[in-house]
Amino acid sequence: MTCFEDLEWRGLIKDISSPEIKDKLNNEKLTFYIGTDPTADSMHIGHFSSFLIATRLAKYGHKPILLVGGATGLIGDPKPSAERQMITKEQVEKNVEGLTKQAKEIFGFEVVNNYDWIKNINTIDFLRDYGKYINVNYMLDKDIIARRLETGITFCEFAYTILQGLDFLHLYHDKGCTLEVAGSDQWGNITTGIELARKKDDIELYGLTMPLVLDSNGVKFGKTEGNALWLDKNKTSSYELYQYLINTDDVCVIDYLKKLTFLTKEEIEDIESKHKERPEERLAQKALAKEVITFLHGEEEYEKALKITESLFSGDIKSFTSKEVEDAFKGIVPFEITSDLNIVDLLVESGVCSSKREAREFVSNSSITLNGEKVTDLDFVVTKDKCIDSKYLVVRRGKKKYYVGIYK
Ligand code: 629
Repeated sequence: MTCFEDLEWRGLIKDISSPEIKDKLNNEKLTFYIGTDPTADSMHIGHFSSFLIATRLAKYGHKPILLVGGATGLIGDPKPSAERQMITKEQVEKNVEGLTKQAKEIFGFEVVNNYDWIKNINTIDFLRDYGKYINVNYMLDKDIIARRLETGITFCEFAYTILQGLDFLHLYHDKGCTLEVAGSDQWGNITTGIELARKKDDIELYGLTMPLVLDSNGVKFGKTEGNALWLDKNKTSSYELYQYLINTDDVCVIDYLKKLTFLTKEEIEDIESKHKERPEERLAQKALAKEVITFLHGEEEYEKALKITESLFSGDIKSFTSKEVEDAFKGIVPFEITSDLNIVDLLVESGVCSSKREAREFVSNSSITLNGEKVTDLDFVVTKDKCIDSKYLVVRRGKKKYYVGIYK
């Protein structure tokens, strides 16, 4: 399969600025870039779905440059809905630092910061060298800007597209970059760069966009109840990521395998046919979780996420560390244990049971496990040294109901 056929097969092509791109991707070695703005100190999984194109094209011999928008982040790419809240310069600087480190760690390619060249352009030069080449009518025609005319758009955000355009031209002159790649929402900004290069320097630059990855409800990939899934494993643990991916809808999972993994066409088709035969085994979801987490966090983290998942499923959490307890039960507010307590008293005080009578019944029925061990002795006493790392007590009532105690 050629590079372009591969991208097409994976559904990674939305718009291309010229049909020549096909030949260029197949027969030349291009330097290309993809950018992100420092709106947070970590990328989320939505960014990953776009940025993966860097690794994908690199496998075909093209050279990626990752751009962090230290300058553009101070301005704010207009959203279709409303003006953005400005972020402080200090915050942007911190975010740039986080993103640069992360991009290097995960993808391992060169990372540049557009603050390095934009900070030196003064107002007069900006207007003469760039503003002069971009017609306002042309800008007003751009989808995102047009959509903002009703609600209003400040000059600050209106000018954003020129900054992204001049980045492209800068990277052409500085690094021979001829292609900008992004999610489809960036089409307007990419074409500003192409227009600027044509008009100012009579150069042909190229753009390629990918469809935004959506779930079965048309919601952007990685957004669950408004929460982003971060690539920083301290913000979103491998286990949380595993849970998200393993719950992928059957309708989207093959599409995700194509877009988010490097499994080959043959491998994916094989998974697809097995998955269709026995969807309940969730083979496709398991493959997706394995590939994505291994790429992002490494094999060890993937094994950890798998272990937590399997242990919770079987109820065997004896070997959990305190970190694994924290990952596994992040959503549960722990109850506090302030002194050694008899099991029946503990079950009542923690709210696991509503009365001593109920507590005794659960214990006698073998329905209570503490840190993965069944407790049937009504005189059992919970002490600090029985807690995981002298800290956590995981109580399971019945088959599935979990509570977490923290020994203070
Ligand atoms: C200067 C800034 C450039 C080139 C790009 C940029 C950032 C760009 C942007 N991108 C989105 C972001 O930062 O706002 N103006 O969140 C985001 N992008 C990845 C995909 C995207 C896009 O980083 O393109 O479509 C989402 O996945 O929204 O010279």
